Amino acid sequence: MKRLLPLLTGLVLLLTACGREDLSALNPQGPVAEKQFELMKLSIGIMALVIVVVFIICIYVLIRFRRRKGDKTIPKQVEGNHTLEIIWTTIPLVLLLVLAVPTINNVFGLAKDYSKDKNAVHVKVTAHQYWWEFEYTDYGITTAQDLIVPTDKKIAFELVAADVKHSFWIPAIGGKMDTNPGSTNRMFLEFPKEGVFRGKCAELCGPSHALMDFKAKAVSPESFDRWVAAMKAPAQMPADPELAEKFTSQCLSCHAVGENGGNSAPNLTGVGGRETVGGILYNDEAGVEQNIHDWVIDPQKYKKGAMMPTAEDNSLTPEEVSGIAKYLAEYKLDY
Ligand code: HEC
Ligand SMILES: [Cu+2]
Repeated sequence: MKRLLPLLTGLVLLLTACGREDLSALNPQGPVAEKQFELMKLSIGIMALVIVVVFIICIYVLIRFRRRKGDKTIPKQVEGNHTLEIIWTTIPLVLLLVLAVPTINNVFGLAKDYSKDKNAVHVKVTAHQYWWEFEYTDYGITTAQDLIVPTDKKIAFELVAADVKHSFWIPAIGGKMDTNPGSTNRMFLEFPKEGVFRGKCAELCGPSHALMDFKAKAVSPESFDRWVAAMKAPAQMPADPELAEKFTSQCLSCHAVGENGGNSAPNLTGVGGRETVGGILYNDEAGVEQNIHDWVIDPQKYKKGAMMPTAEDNSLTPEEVSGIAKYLAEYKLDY
């Protein structure tokens, strides 16, 4: 154990340093996560207090009342002692009450249903192996991977899964909640600070479960309105008609841009402006065009089990791959 200790410490440091956006529930960035964090602190605090007090008493008793040399007397018996029994029943009871009141309060407070609230933004989240679909039912728009939210409103989520069970979690903002096939869970979150927050699937769902990331991007209310308008604008297609045809036949069978195309894959409207490609290839590193290019050639290389064919299966020439990557990379929305 002694030899393992430095290794374990190193591992903990390494693992906690992983990732870019904070994936920690211990650094809350919104009221929901704050309340959840308060509960964690309260319960861990109470547990720590109990451990410390019990150990102190235990060690004190062991030393103070140990059998001394030559002492053959039987210690004073305290069974049935009323004072003692009242003390050790009341203290845990009080501690449990201190824990129960805020817990129950928050459990019901955070379960409040805003699905009928006109002031909330309603988002239907559909979890797929291994990507996230976000449908804004108030506006009739659908996006994927980047959840865009305004800072001034509550977001009322409707959570479902398209295939197996997943779980929706944005550690810095709140959660988590399962997404189940065939039934709807509801939850609300608030994003008072502008910024990009990392989200994750929190339910083992297949070989690329660990890569099932998404981003929540909180923007000002004006910026959000501009984004909605840009999403509703007519879809951009590749300028070259041959490329447009290829894109339509090979990509829009699953994907959509604007209103055109299928819905079994991420909606690609404005995909060039997303934080990542596939939730995991960061666009500020290799550049969005390079990422899309690499992804389209072989999605499985980055996400095992991703339900998208390779460029070869799509019978795309290298020029077509480059052309489509350029078109998609330049497809950005102003907001
Ligand atoms: C059989 C359906 C299917 C076809 C055909 C298909 N894709 Fe995909 N595509 C998917 C799925 C499913 C994903 C999500 C994979 C994941 O992240 O697990 C995806 C993801 C993507 C992404 C990442 C989107 C994002 O927001 O991160 C891009 C870009 C993309 N596809 C481009 C293309 C292009 C270009 C074509 C045509 C050459 C194409 N796809 C053809 C199913 C398909
Ligand atoms: Cu999942």
